[in-house]
Amino acid sequence: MKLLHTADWHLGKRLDKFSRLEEQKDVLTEICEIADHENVDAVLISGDLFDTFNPPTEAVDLFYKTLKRLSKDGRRAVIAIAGNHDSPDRIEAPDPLARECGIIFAGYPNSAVAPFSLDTGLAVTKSAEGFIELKLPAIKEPLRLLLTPYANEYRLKTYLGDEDSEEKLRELLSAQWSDLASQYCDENGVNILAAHFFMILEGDEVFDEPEGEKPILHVGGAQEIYTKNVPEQIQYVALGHLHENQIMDDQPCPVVYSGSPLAFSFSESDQDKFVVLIEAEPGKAVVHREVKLQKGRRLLRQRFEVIAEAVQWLRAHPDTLVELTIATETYLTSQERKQLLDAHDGIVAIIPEIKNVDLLEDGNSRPIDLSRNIEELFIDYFESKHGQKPNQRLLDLFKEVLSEEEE
Ligand SMILES: [Mn+2]
Repeated sequence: MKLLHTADWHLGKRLDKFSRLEEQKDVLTEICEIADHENVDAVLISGDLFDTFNPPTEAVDLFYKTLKRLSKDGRRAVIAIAGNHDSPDRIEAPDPLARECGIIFAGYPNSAVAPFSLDTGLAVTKSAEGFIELKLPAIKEPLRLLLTPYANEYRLKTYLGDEDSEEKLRELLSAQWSDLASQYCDENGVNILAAHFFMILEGDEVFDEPEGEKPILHVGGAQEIYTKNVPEQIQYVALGHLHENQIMDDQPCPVVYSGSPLAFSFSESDQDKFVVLIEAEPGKAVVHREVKLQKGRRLLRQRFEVIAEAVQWLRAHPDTLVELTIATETYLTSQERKQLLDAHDGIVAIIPEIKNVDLLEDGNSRPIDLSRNIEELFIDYFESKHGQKPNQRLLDLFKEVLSEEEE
């Protein structure tokens, strides 16, 4: 049995003023072509399907068209779970219609999919909260899937009651998985866990999540889950959430982030992007390999001290999106800025790094320290623009906008 694992499509996501929709179209077409070329039996999409709870129409359109194409009119199973960026209810809403095409949605960790069977031979033969067993048209053995869409304490509150510690969340997921695995997963079928959260080998360093993920993940205190919590019956863990393709552990089985199909923030600068192909048989270790994606613009971060060198480099790197840092004695002239912008159509930001602060007449101007929090940066920006600090009402409004962005 051959499976394709992808995640973190973030459809509708923009990078500053740049729409990424055309790139998303291109790369999803590429993923459909890989699925066809490799003749995969099922596709797993491990969450963050959309970038926001209310994605733009074009993003929704692209999502359903892609799933329809992947499903080959019910001859290939497509399973999509919600990530922290997705509205669980919105993801599950088209379920009855989607089932007709062999597309299965799970919004919550305790979602149950209604059993069905299609003329193509595709069927959901068993179902429980967080679990389905599938009969695939061309395959004799069943595919068992533990499905764990994004689980924070808020989305799990029906289970957790008042005890909402991180440890409790781990225990709960671990217990749910081991119950399901011992009930449904034996060596007569292929057993896979698809999930969206931060999973690490216990004791491993907690490294940075992609920009735009961290504040959301920790709303409600949801924390990392450990690979040791994966039941031994499971043969592969198909994860979503981290945007860089990586293997978190090889015990009890490969625990893999496929990564996003496009680089979405400059923290993913110069990353290659992949989907993962898995060949699985009952009772055996799976074989998995990464397939590099070609479509989409690379994100590049570059620093220059000389404008002419920056211009030359920009001309040599077309079809990319760029964050430039320019070291300069005092400030960038509008002519220098124009020179840079004329040389490239994908400049997302130009960050001046001012070397000689003393030469500046305006006392407010100093190098911008981007490691400070967004509120302090906003206050500074406002002050430099208007010569006074923003009042409390404006600050509250700013915070409100920020928190809306987060959930
Ligand atoms: Mn995520």
